Amino acid sequence: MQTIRSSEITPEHIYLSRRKFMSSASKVVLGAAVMTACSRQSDSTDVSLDVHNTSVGVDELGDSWTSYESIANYNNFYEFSVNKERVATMAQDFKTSPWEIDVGGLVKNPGRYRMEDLLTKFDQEERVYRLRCVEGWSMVVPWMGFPLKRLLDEVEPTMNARYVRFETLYDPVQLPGQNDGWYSWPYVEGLRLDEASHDLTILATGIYGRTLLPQNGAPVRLVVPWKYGFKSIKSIVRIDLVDQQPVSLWMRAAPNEYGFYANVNPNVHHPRWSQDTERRIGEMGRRDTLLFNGYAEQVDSLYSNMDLQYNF
Ligand SMILES: Nc1nc2c(c(=O)[nH]1)N[C@H]1C(S)=C(S)[C@@H](COP(=O)(O)O)O[C@H]1N2
Ligand SMILES: [Mo]
Repeated sequence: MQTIRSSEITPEHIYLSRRKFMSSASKVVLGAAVMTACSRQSDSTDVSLDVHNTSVGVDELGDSWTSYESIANYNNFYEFSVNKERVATMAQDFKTSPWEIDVGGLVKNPGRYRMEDLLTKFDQEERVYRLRCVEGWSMVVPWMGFPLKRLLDEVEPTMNARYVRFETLYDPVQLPGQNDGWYSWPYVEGLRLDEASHDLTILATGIYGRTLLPQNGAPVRLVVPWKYGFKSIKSIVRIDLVDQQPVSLWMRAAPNEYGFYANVNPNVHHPRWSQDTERRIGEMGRRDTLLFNGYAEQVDSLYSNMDLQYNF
């Protein structure tokens, strides 16, 4: 039996910050689940297979984490392919290093952040979130990352900043889907500043304690768990604070089907299908879709005076 230290199978920056977050008492249960994944690997000579096929934890509702295998092989990333089963292969040579994000617009301290800066400046912590795609399937993903708020605090939005606009890399050579003239590239998404500053909103840099794979939006992507998956924009290179509501790629493509808010809501249906239920990847049958994807308690105050049917 070969002994593999967990420091050898986890990227060092994630390993180190996990050590840090595990010391905080509130996260002990989560940390224990991660350590289970690591210690299981040490029993096996084949490091990768073991963790890939094992679901090692549950979310706060008791739902099992989706397997690493499924998270890594069932993807929406139109820059590579519109076929979910082909994205992983198409993305395997995507160059994610070096990587920089420009943060600017209505801020006091605009800046260019190298990926290394983001990983060292901001503690990486594990966040287990449900991901609900507007198409009607869902997963439970153990992300690694940090609250977007941390970065916003660094750049200091000015008084007139009301929204945050995100942009994916534009590179039609590496991202062949960007030659498809049906969509307006690059992929753009946006949040209201208070949504972007909410503690649930993270920039994700890993999954299952490992560095993010290209197909999942490496090296850094947004995750907004109470909104449909398309809001969680991948492979980000620009973040701007702006005063006008940004127009996203999906709003441009089909404004009657995809609104700015895109909050998960079983009472507001897509014009072409119901949002009552969803298929959890790895499960049989369908389950009920929850208001705000099960995060209503945390986020409904953001929308207290809004007509969610109108602001869809
Ligand atoms: N740049 C970019 N980001 C994107 C997409 C995309 O096609 N391009 N697809 C979105 C959709 S529809 C979903 S459901 C999630 C899927 O994330 P996952 O493949 O990591 O599960 O990514 C979102 N982010
Ligand atoms: Mo999606």
